Amino acid sequence: MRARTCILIGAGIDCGKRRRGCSMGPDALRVAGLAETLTALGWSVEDRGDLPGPKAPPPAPEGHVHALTQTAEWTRLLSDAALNAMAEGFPIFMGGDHALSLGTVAGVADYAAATGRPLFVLWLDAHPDVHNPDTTASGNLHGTPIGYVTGQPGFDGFPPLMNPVPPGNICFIGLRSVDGPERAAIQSAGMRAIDMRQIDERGIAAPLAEFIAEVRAANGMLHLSLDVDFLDPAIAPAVGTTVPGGATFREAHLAMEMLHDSGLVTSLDLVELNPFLDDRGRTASLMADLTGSLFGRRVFDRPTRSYS
Ligand code: NNH
Ligand code: MN
Ligand code: MN
Ligand code: MN
Repeated sequence: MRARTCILIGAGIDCGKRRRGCSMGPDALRVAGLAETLTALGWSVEDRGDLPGPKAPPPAPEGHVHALTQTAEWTRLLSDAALNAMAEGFPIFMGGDHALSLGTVAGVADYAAATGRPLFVLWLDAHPDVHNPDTTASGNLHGTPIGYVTGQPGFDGFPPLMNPVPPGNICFIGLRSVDGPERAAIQSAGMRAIDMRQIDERGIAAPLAEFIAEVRAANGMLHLSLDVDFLDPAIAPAVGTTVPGGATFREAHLAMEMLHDSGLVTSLDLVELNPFLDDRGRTASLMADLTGSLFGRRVFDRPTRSYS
């Protein structure tokens, strides 16, 4: 890991879909002890509180795409916050729904471009979120961040994208709900997509190690975006879009442990946590614990594996 300071930034963005509740995500992660977990691992933690979000926009007629103006404004705020925080430490963006990542990834990409290193993105999610406003059937913009940051058209009204992430630098792991236009986009753009069948057949370590090796070979920076629905709903019920057949407790922790050992991750999104749907805080606690594994919690020390 790059720095010993992590910067917690709360962003209760809740307009990326219709079902509300992700606005409470940042506080649930705080109550689950996220900062204390990181402090105990030797990190210094700066909790910057919550971004205020855009002022209530003039009520727009509800079109096909839900809350476009508000999401575009969040994208502006979050990309600025991400660019600034990258210069100061390891930012952890506490969502909020996955529309958060339109801004965070765009801002992190601007930072990476300024340093001259390529940016890679690891997307742990049941869904690839590679729609654009023209292809989305639901009209929910939390299904579009990868479309935006790879420079797909259709994002009128959003901040112009300065540094698109090359599609070949994107890796999805955990996919099990992919829409038709998304499948077409992934295949034509050559994004790396590890679905649950591959995890069943090969385990999670082998494909993740291949991706880590590629990031290392390119001297890349790695942004990790962790959607709660990557996890199996039996262990992580607090999400609006549960999809059965997700990552197990150990698959998820192993991924975090390997990513820690890689030393390549430089920023993190924790998204889609809806505390209104949680069961006595267990999903919030699991997200905080997984972050602990990403930041170095382990059972025993062992020779560092670099996965290259
Ligand atoms: N693909 C669907 C859509 O565009 C679902 C997206 N929902 C998510 N993504 N939770 O992670 O609406
Ligand atoms: Mn998502
Ligand atoms: Mn998802
Ligand atoms: Mn869709």
